[in-house]
Formats: sequence, C-alpha cells, structure tokens
Amino acid sequence: MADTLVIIPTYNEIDNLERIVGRLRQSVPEVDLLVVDDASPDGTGDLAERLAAADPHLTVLHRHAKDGLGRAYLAGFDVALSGGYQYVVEIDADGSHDPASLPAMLALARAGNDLVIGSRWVKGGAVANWPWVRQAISRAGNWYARVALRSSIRDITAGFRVYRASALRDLDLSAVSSQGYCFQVELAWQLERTGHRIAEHPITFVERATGRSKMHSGIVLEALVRVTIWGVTYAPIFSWPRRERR
Ligand SMILES: Nc1nc2c(ncn2[C@@H]2O[C@H](COP(=O)(O)OP(=O)(O)O)[C@@H](O)[C@H]2O)c(=O)[nH]1
Ligand SMILES: [Mg+2]
Repeated sequence: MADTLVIIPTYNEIDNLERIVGRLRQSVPEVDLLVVDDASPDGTGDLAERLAAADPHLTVLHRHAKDGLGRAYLAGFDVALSGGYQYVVEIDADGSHDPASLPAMLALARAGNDLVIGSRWVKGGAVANWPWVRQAISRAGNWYARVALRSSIRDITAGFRVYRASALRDLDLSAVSSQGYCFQVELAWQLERTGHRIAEHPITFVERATGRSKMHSGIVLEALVRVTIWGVTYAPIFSWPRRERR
C-alpha cells in the first residue's frame, strides 16, 4: 500500500481536474489520490468518478454542499488517518501547485520534518500571473500572521503542503474551527507552537488558467479576525523579538 495520500479539494474544477491528476501521476506515480468534491454544480464529482474508475489508486469523497476548504481537508484527513497513511499532501486542483515539486517536498518530510510547506515567500520562491491585489493580500497577510502570532513561517497561508500523519494526530483536529483558507494558518501555527519541525521549500505558484477562484472577502476577513484573536490570546501581540524556530 502507498504510504502517501494526496488530497485534492475541488469545487467547480471540471476543466482542471483531469490535468492535475495526470501531472500527479507523472511526478509521484506511487501515491494514492483522494478527490474531495463539494457537490460541484459543474459536474466535477462525476468526472472524478470516471477518473477513479480508470485508476484503482484514486478515490472520491463526495460532500453534500460547498462547505469551505478547511472542512473539505478535515474530511480528507479523516480518510488519510483512518487509512494508515504516513504522509498527507494538500494540493490545489487548479494547476497552481506543480506536482514536480512533490518528490523534493516528500523527501524533506521523510528526513524528519512534520510539515513541509511549498513556499512562495522564501528565497527561490515566486508567483506567476497573480494579479497585484492577490499578491498584496498574500504578502500583507503573511506579514501580519508572522507578527501577530510570532511565527517564523514565511508562507503560512500556502496551500501546497506535506504533513507527517503523526503530526496531524498530535493535533486536536476536532477543535480546528477555521472554515476557509485560514485553516492553513491555523494548522501550521498549531504545529509550530507545539514544537513540531517545519520546513519551507521554494515553489513558483502559477495562477490558474481556467476556472474561477473561490477566494472572496469573507475568507480574508475570517483570517484577519481569527489571527488577531489568536495573537491576543496566545501570543502577546506585537511583542518582540520573535521566538526562534528550532
Ligand atoms: N471541496 C472544496 N474545495 C474548495 C472549496 N473552496 C476552494 N476549493 C478548492 O481549493 C483549491 C484552491 O481554491 P482557489 O479558488 O483556486 O483559491 P485561490 O488559488 O486562492 O484563488 C481549488 O482546488 C478549489 O477547487 C470548498 O469550499 N470545497
Ligand atoms: Mg487557485
């Protein structure tokens, strides 16, 4: 059995899903794949079933309605942990994350890191075709999270990751409350502040060529409010110097 499960969350990704599955199969042929679809009206769930029929190492989890990225991943983590996988990968369906980076990221996890982040904001990382507004939100959001949470992570909102399953087991996933992309911040920060090993591997994030982003202002607001509350509650906000990551 494969020791790695790659989770691909989808909402209206009918023009992207087959391509990302093909690219994953080229770069990491040995892994299992799980598509978590939130009843996409465009038929992505049916396409996922057709792909699963042709690939015994691809399964599909259908959820009843669009319920946010965080909850989709939590459902995927349940499958990964109950299935006994040792490594759990998060990757977007829209082609923004290049599966060719995965062998290096998995090697970093196998070398002992609990979380490996495909990072845009470390040396060697980059973004391509991203509108300046999105870049500004990402840079400002990461800066704010670093200061408010006293985090050392450069790209704490990134959605391309490898988790060691044992690290996910260390967390109380039932207490994870973020619904949108703030979920990524919550998990990385929980692992950082409980002394887990975190590595950032530089990637180039390429904005999707087809389909639409599900990002909206409510998602940004959720992250802003939650990070501020966590910062005030758990890390003396704006205090300095930051704790060094071990
Ligand atoms: N299952 C599920 N997937 C989602 C949801 N929201 C976003 N996604 C998926 O999460 C990934 C990233 O979303 P995207 O809209 O590209 O975000 P952006 O890259 O930040 O603009 C894509 O694979 C989406 O299909 C959701 O509510 N449920
Ligand atoms: Mg995207």
